[in-house]
Amino acid sequence: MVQSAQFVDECNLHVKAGDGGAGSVAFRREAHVAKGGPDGGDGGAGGDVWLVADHNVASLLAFRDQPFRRGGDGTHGSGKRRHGTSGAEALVLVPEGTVVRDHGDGTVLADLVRSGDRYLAAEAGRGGRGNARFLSNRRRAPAFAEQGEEGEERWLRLELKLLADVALVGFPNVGKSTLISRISAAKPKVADYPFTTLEPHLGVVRTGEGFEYVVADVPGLIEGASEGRGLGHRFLRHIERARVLCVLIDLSPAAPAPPADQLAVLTAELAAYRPDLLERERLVVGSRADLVADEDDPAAGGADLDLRISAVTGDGVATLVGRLADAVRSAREAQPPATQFVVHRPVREGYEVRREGAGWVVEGREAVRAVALSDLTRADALAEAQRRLRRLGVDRALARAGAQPGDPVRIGGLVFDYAADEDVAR
Ligand SMILES: Nc1nc2c(ncn2[C@@H]2O[C@H](COP(=O)(O)OP(=O)(O)OP(=O)(O)O)[C@@H](O)[C@H]2O)c(=O)[nH]1
Ligand SMILES: [Mg+2]
Repeated sequence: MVQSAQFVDECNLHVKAGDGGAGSVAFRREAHVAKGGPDGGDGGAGGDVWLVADHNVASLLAFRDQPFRRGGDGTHGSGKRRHGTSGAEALVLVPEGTVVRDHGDGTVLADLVRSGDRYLAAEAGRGGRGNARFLSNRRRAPAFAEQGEEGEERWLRLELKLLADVALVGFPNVGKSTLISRISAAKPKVADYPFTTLEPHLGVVRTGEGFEYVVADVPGLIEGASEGRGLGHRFLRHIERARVLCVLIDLSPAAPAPPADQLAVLTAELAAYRPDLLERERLVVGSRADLVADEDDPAAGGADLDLRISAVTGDGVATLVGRLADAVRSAREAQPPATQFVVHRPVREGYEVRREGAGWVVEGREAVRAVALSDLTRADALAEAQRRLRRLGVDRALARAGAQPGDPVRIGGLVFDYAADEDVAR
């Protein structure tokens, strides 16, 4: 697969949010008192990982060699009720038009369209509470604290789909790059051989009245592009978001196929990739018209052209800029600009009881949190964990699922034997 040095439009990204710091177990030191009150502070929360669209980022290049991004960890709490510090949030800048997918099943999780659009890619772990928080009338000297929660981590697949109003579509060498460099500030390489342009380029066109639109110069398409021939299929995705297609047909005698055939091939490739591309506003433009001796030259015939241009002499270019502006204007009215799309993650609260071998496992953030205490070998910590599980209704859920007294139950790092409700120590 061709990947140029500058432009990368697909990549994998691993995100890991920061872990929360642990709560502290500490006791005040007082003169003549062996153990003062509990004063262990809370752990700091970890830092989230956000993906943020930014117009200064042009491609996914930054992730090709370094696909890992992580939020900072929270630090542990300490004595004298000192809380840990929170981990730094990681803001990962991606180009506008980045589609975020689940790496495993390919589900689209977010489409970050405009600068500033953001997606919470990995949620940080919260900090554990220190033992100072567990002081109560019944419990004068709690000697346990909560552990920090682990930050979420996962693999994502990023895909860039450029945002342009107009896509230039045509065979290699028809003059796409010459045209975009004439009508905008974009300066892709121009040369007299096919596949000069190996990556898409965007250019902003401004008309006399100050109307602006974005044009994409997309690498040339050839027959079979939609099945992977040439470079075409890799770049067809950059045509997807264009509101208007400007199809360039080479009128020069040196063209690899007569105009009507070029048009037929291009139309078929677009349709094979995505049939609805043919429903877009489309302008069919004869290119390199200065190389045709006479407008009635049979070489130019056969294709139904909207207009002819020469990007070298400039003939017809101003007209084309105006026609494209009209088409963009009406397409923008018909089709409002794309907006951010983000799948709001299901709340990770709650829990689920599942059979595991001869026993049971309870999964879910709330249940795991309930038992994430620093030292479950201690009676007071274990009693606290049991109280929390009861409050969550885990005992009842296990009973409903059919758990029998004596069945092993695993929750996070804790394994215990299930006891029917009346047996549970209160
Ligand atoms: N005579 C003439 N030559 C042109 C015109 N437009 C482009 N050319 C020439 O045609 C050749 C190809 O032009 P490019 O702009 O590189 O074509 P392209 O469509 O971007 O080609 P790829 O990037 O390879 O797909 C260059 O030698 C240009 O100078 C034109 O209107 N008239
Ligand atoms: Mg080119």
